[in-house]
Amino acid sequence: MGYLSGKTVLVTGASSGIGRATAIAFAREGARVAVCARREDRLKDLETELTEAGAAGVHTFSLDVSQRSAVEQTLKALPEEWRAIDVLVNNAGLSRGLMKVYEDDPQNWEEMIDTNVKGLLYVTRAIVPGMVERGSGHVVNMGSTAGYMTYANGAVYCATKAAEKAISEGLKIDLMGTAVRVTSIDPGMVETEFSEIRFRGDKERAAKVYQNITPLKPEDVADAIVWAASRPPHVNIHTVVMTTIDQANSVVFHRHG
Ligand code: 8X3
Repeated sequence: MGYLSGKTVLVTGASSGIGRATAIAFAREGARVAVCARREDRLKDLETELTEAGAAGVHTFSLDVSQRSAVEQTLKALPEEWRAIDVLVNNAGLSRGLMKVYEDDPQNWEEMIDTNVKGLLYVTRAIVPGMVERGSGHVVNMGSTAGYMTYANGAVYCATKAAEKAISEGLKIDLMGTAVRVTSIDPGMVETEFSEIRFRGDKERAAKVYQNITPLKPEDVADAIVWAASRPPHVNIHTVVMTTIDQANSVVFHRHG
């Protein structure tokens, strides 16, 4: 039996992309997997997939992490057997627009900051005290290469990922003296619905982002998350920065052909 077998994992933003792949990867390790997302209908298929993949238990629920009182109430009201979370994957996040900051719609900033920064904080605030009390736990936050280097027209998205980096570092410091681990997983370009959501459904524009590039797949990132979470309890992986072979940093890509 592996390290993650029977452990209880909570993945936010699990209805697609990295979150979904991560939930499946933990299920394959025999973990008990709780998944939430705004789109609960999309979690129903996932529930079956997780069971088939080998999850020791599955719990799905709807949650918009940007809504503070919903986060507090929903996580407090989790069924008794799902309250002791061993691994929290703060994956929920999004990008909106690619525009000059002085021309952008503030609604875009609010959505990104409310989900990527405040949402991560709300869920962390609700789950980590239990980890501290139980003397074990692991918080895995979804960062990005965007948190290391700002790219054109992405000031606010990059700012949210720089905030994630600072929050992960700060949380690790705050948890010193406890056995709770903190990891930031920081991928570059990953082929998910990320760009389609950024461009509000413009599939053609989204496809261009990945044109002639072999991007990372959600499963590649899920692999790294499961690897970090399955180290022996005294090992804290702080960050994993990962890109496709075709990406050097936020702005340098190799496009084939
Ligand atoms: C996603 C990476 O470079 O597409 O966080 O913004 S990037």
